[in-house]
Amino acid sequence: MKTDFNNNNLKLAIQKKGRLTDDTILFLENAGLILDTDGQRLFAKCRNYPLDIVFVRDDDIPDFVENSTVDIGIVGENILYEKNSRVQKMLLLNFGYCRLVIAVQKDLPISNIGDLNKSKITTSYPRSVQRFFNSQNIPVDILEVKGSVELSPALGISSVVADLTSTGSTLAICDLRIIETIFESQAVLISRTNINNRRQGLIDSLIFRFKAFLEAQKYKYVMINAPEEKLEQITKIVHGLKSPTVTPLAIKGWISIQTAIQENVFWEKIEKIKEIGASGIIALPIEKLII
Ligand code: PRT
Ligand code: ZN
Repeated sequence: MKTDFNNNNLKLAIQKKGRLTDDTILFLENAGLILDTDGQRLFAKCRNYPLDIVFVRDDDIPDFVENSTVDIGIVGENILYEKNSRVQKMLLLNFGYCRLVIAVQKDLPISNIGDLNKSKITTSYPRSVQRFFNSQNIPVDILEVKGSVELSPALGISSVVADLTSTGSTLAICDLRIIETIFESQAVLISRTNINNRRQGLIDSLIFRFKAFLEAQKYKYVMINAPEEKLEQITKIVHGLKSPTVTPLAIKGWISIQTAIQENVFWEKIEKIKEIGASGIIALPIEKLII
């Protein structure tokens, strides 16, 4: 593969090696992009879109976007909050979920942040933590460490930490108890602010494709067999995007109803229509959905 970039192509920075890397690549592929990457994962080219990808440390992504080294980036919102980056947040991507929390040693008599007056707090997110405590008018002493924040209490550095968590298991293993959430975060597509019309057009088309995949994730495509006289009752429950498609079955008096059901109410709706008399229900994932 040729290594030189095409200057006319859009440039996207993503994390090289870390928690967001696999999910980011999967997201891009699910959105329909075909990527050719080099063995060392330094860069990738897109076969079916004028897009070049560079793999970098996640902390560098907002800076590269801000100083126009690249046009767009995919990064955790947590990094943007910490750096106070001057980039445009274009689209939340529904992966990389985590939150920045304040946790204390399990047995300490601390129940809320009001009890942290003048406490020492260890964190890798000093600016976010300082901003939070300023907003609460609580003075604290923040100590920045680059990693393994959760070990600070065991090492006798501080009994309070502010760290990212997703499952919460690392904090629990370290006998730490969460008392407050500072912010919630997920992966986000960011863009530089000063951009010409042609590149903006390319970003807009890319976002259109990303949204089609993100929307599709929210729904299941469902085919339902039902007695014809139950159509109205069933349609009230599974009305689909506009209205369901209805076709006759080979058995007289029976129909097939094809519709989309939102994932978060799927089982609730299926139970209801089954009670009414629906049967032979088939649910399929939707690949792309343009509303
Ligand atoms: O090398 P580079 O600088 O690129 O990577 P990094 O080491 O700075 O970041 P990395 O790969 O750890 O995380 C990248 C991004 O993933 C973060 O900026 C967040 O946006 C997101 N993310 C999602 C997380 C987590 N979940 C997460 N759980 N980042 C870190 N964690 C840590 C957490 O701090 C804890 O120490 O994972 C540990 C386990 O968490 P639990 O709660 O699941 O046990
Ligand atoms: Zn990092």
